[in-house]
Amino acid sequence: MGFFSKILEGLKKTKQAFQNKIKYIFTKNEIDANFYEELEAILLSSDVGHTATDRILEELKQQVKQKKLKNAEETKNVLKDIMVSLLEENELAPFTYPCILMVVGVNGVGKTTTIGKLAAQFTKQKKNVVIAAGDTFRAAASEQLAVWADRSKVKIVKNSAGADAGAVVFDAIQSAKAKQADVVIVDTAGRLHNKSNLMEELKKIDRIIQREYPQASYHKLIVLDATTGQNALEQVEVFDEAIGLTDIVITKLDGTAKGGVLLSLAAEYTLPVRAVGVGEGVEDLIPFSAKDFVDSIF
Ligand SMILES: Nc1nc2c(ncn2[C@@H]2O[C@H](COP(=O)(O)OP(=O)(O)OP(=O)(O)O)[C@@H](O)[C@H]2O)c(=O)[nH]1
Ligand SMILES: [Mg+2]
Repeated sequence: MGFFSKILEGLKKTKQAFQNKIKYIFTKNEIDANFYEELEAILLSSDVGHTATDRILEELKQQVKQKKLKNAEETKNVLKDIMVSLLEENELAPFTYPCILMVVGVNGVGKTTTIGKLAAQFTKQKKNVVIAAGDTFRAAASEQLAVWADRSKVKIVKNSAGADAGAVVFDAIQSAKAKQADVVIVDTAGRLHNKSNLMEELKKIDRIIQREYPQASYHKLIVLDATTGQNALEQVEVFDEAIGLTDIVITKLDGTAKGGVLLSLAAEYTLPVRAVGVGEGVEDLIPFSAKDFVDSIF
């Protein structure tokens, strides 16, 4: 299955909900105040959020004027283009090697699964990968990660008795340097953003990476569960403040109608979306394309 059919399938619920609401407004004859009010209500109820909704409406009004549009039907493609531009605003830096990826987020969002999928993608591109099992809190965490590592035949560096997450990351970096690995991926324990000792631990890992591996390009990915909708914004806020994020991964798009949250994130933050998760399988992480995303929900 190609990326487009995958995202189309993954966004089925978002599409159903969004299309049901929006399709009739394109059948209206006039583009009047009422049209804009209804569009606003639809966007807000689709998790697009206030900031993005305001921006989209403002831009649409401007373009309707400029292009002298008269029929609501004519606004559909303009609206789609505005959404694509908004989603493309935060440009994604391609991976350069060696690189190190630290993967963070609250509990259960899909960090470990995403790491497994990423490891498989890098391996497919013939990159040499080392995974650091930095989740030293949950007993089964490193076994879960080891299953993924095994599947892609990549090296995993685990906790030796009593070692903390920082020590595991330190060891993984030494190992990566010794074998000239291309990619290090660091798993971290899920943490609620209000637990300050856990946030301190993340800062410590961050310092170790910067100190021990300055030659690697460094990405800090926050994994967000799409089903949490607008709560994702607060998570970005807190993790960004602690460690300075670089990329977003949105998981579980397949299980929710809240895909609109991507527009909300794009308007609120300067962080690009690197990939989206559309299922539990190893193939179910796809590179984010703004155009495919927008084409999939209309
Ligand atoms: N449907 C769906 N399920 C997903 C996706 N990504 C992850 N999951 C599932 O979400 C659950 C939690 O995934 P994990 O990868 O363990 O999440 P985590 O963030 O590492 O969890 P903690 O380490 O406990 O914080 C698992 O059942 C995954 O299979 C996705 O894109 N779609
Ligand atoms: Mg995990």
